[in-house]
Amino acid sequence: MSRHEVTAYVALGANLGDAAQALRNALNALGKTPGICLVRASSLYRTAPVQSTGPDYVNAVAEVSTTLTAPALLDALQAIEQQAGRERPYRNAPRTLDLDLLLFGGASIDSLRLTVPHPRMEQRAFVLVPLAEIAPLLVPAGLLARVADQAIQKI
Ligand code: A4P
Ligand code: MG
Repeated sequence: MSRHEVTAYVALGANLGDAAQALRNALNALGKTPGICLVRASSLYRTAPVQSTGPDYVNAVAEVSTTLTAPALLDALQAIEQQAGRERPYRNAPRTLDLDLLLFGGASIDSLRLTVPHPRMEQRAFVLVPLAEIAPLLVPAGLLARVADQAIQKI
């Protein structure tokens, strides 16, 4: 049985090791995952850590079309994080790869393991700027103006 396709947006971030390469590998892995089609990806951006420590991050956002359910898509994202050697010593710790589900169609989800839309996305230039690059209609100018003080630079 084939499920209908949903457009979803995934935030990618890394600040340990070769972060840019980790993001390229993750985009590649996303596109190869059964049930996920990579539609487009933003540029890579160098960003200052927000509520976090360590080196600058590399961030990007990808649009995917998927037949997976939201929990199954999260499973796939977490499997790709594990393949990249992700460890979780504490919340917001520096990481080799972080994949967050920003939007899943028009769904509102509030379960134990999944909150969508991502609850912190509207406060973060490292999400809003790459999202606006690939889906400008999803990011009102007023939101971008509110995060204009956060350092972010296209690589
Ligand atoms: N979870 C709930 N909702 C979601 C969702 N929409 N997408 C749960 C993904 N996961 C979701 O995540 C912890 C748990 O959140 C998961 O088990 C999942 O069930 P995690 O990835 O293990 O931990 P984390 O990354 O430390 O937490 P989180 O919530 O992803 O952190 P944030 O708030 O996203 O912040 N600064 C810059 N410049 N760039 C960054 O990328 N990232 C963070 C992480 C902080 N500062 C940053 C950046
Ligand atoms: Mg995360």
